[in-house]
Amino acid sequence: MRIKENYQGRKVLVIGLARSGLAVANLLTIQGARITVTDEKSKRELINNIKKLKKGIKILLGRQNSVRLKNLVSEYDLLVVSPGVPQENPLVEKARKLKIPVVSEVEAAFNIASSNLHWETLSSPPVVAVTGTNGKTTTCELIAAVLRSNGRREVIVAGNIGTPLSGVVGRIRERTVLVLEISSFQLENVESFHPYVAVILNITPDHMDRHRTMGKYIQAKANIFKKQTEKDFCILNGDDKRCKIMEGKAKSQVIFFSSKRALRKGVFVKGKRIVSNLDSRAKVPSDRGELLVKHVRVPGPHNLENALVAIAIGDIFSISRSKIRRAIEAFSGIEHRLEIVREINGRRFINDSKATNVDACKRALETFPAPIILIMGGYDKGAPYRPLANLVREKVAALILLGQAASRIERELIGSVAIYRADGMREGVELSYSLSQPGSSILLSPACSSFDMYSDFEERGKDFKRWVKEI
Ligand code: UMA
Repeated sequence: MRIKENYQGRKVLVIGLARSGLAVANLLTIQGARITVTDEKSKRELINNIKKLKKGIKILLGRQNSVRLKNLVSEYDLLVVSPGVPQENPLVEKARKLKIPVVSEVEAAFNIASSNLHWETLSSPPVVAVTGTNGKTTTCELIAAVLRSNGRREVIVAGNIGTPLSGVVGRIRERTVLVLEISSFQLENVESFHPYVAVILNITPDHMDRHRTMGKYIQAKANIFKKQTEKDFCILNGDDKRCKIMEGKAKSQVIFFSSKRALRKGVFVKGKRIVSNLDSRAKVPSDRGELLVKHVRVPGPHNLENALVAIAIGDIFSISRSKIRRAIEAFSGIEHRLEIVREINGRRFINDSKATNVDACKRALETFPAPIILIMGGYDKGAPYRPLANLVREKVAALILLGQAASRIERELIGSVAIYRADGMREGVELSYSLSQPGSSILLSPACSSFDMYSDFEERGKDFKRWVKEI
């Protein structure tokens, strides 16, 4: 039995009025809660979202109101925080002192959603949740493609991918499967969050500006399986040491995947073949058609790993091999992730704007042959850039730096490659073309977030593509 939180009549303070805050404020209002939404930004900045809020929601905006609100926190029964709100937010700190519960948007939405979800054969809500430093979005889309190939259930993809869970709760029907991309921010302040299948793709340093230590970052990621039982599944990267040690912590049935070595039990690559060998309660269908590495069309070794995860989930959900294979073969990737934009005079332009950390940039460099003209930089998140030095030396012919992180990247990569500075994306793209030669790959893979110059990585990727098309 799942316990549904009763929100009727409860006074809830929602922090943040961007996508998550807007969606959860409206969802909780439908549940009968009395909502106040607060955001440090001004009315002018938030006007579009203010217009979409349901009637009766109180709005307190701007830094001044935030400070005033601190004295009023005691009046609330619950705080719901958007992913972008850190634990050090003064309202969150005050609530903790007063022992008022603080939950994430995902937690509140999951609590409401899980009481509506039923799936006769499963013990837990039909939810697949995917976390990891890199590859979450692509993997979620691949998993959704595999689950949809069965044609039996509606699949909704939500979460960090851009659509808050709160925004899709109203669309959930009895036979819906939810595929959730879940960030470490969304895994802070969770209690009841309980996916049937949890996935941790990889863990490398990221978001150090927010979590401060690797330990805290890993702890947040581990919350994905905190509520799982032995009836659930946890899929972990068998080639990632930080993932491997999670095995002992999960109560659920652990399935490892590996693109590098054969496993006694798990999903792995053996020569040209992909082997899925889950001796588990997963009802692997009798149609055991072959899956080959060449069936995975999205480029790069990391995308092979992502496909292994989707195959494991296909097996858990008893989908036939031929359907899994067709879904994997038909999947050609997503926008802003190793996206081939255009070829001009033998130069290939690649938009990898979603590479917002060092490891993602490293994966992009591993995917394409030399010579690469690399455009990097943006808002610095505190992780070191030096781990890129060897790959940059080996593959990059010229490095073009943009944004707030440019000086720090230059200090850490000096001596590895010829470094140039660009004042904005337009200059960066023009410079990259002038430095290239036929056969070059021109790669935007920033290794930084975008917030110094853009509202998000999507806007940055679109800007890159705009200037590429102007050449
Ligand atoms: N705010 C405050 N006080 C604070 C901090 C923030 O009032 O102390 C306000 C800001 O002024 C702003 C709002 O809170 O108006 C920001 O909320 P938000 O950053 O959570 O924005 P959302 O639009 O709700 O987006 C969030 C995720 N954002 C972050 O994690 C930073 C989106 O992930 C996600 O798609 C969306 O919820 C829906 O689930 C983006 C992201 O960058 C893509 N994620 C990181 C990543 O992928 O690396 C984790």
